[in-house]
Amino acid sequence: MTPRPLGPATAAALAAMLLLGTASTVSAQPAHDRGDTPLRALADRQDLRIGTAVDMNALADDEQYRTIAAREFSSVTAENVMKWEAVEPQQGVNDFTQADALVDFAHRNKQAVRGHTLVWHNQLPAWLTAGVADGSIDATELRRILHDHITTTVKHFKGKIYQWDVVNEIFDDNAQLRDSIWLQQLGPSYIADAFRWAHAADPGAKLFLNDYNTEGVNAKSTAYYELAKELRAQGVPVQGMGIQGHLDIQYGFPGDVQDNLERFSALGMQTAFTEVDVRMDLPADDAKLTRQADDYRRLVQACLNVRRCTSFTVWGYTDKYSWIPGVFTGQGAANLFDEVFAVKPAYTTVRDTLAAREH
Ligand code: 9MR
Repeated sequence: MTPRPLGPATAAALAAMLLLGTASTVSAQPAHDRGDTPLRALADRQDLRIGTAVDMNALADDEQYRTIAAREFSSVTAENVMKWEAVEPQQGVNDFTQADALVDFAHRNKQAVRGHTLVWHNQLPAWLTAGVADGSIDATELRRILHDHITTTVKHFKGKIYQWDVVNEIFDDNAQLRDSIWLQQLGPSYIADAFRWAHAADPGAKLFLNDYNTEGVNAKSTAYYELAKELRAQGVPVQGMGIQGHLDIQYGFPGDVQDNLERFSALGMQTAFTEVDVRMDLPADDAKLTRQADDYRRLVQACLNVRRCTSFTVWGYTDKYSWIPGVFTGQGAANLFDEVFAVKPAYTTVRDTLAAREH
């Protein structure tokens, strides 16, 4: 039997196979959901920013980390280098070197930057916490210091940051305003002040609240909802609700995530998932990784279903550099890529969810 001559399509496929050196990259799938399309390209089509927190040491030292960060994500957040202890290590002496390096990286790779974070109770400079503790910084002085920190930092990045986490974790686990130095010294008005000062320094940036355990409708997310409603009624520029999304597969998936996003949306606010990771007891196995993938999927899907959900950021994308094992003993494997940068089921699921047509 004489072999049939190759038709043009088959010949092209063969040529592509030879060029690429592997048959698996020649896909019969339509371009919109091809397995090699980066997350950011799929998210673009959904009008969503897909982001990652960036560890600046890894970015400097690890080429593979850099390559994937640039290829997959359209938004980056500084995991640590925009926090107060990093940007004002000595009183009155600002150091934005590391933060600027991230902004440059983002610019080169056409990525947007989330600012994290202006007011928090952690990672404050030692001079500040010591001064408050020994009374050398009184309430009037502390308010001035906070004003200057917000103004200097936000002005420094003016026009380069699209969303700022203005206040971080201001409610405690009982849904009461957290008993931080800010509340103790300044009273609850520090919250409105922080938003007003940030807005004055860069009117173009969208200003966010940000916290964990606020995924579903619960006492804590409701406390945020009530606060946001009240502040907005007073004309305070609170423009976004940041939902961190630190999940653990041993707990049930939080209820009513989409309803929660929608109620903030109904106030005219944006919403965002800002720090998503899904941890598990080690060692990981197939069942756990499948459950993890499903949690990621449900968060992404909820965000896609709500028009004003504008960004979805993972808190690091590889298990190689995750904060989880250092804080939760015996736990880890929380990210989309494993320690050697292989994609996990969670990655594939996020990709497929972003690629799906109907939302
Ligand atoms: O991932 C961050 C880790 O490297 C720091 O040591 C830690 C210090 O508190 O902060 C981590 O990031 C936190 C984020 O800024 C706010 N939400 C919780 C995150 C995980 O702790």
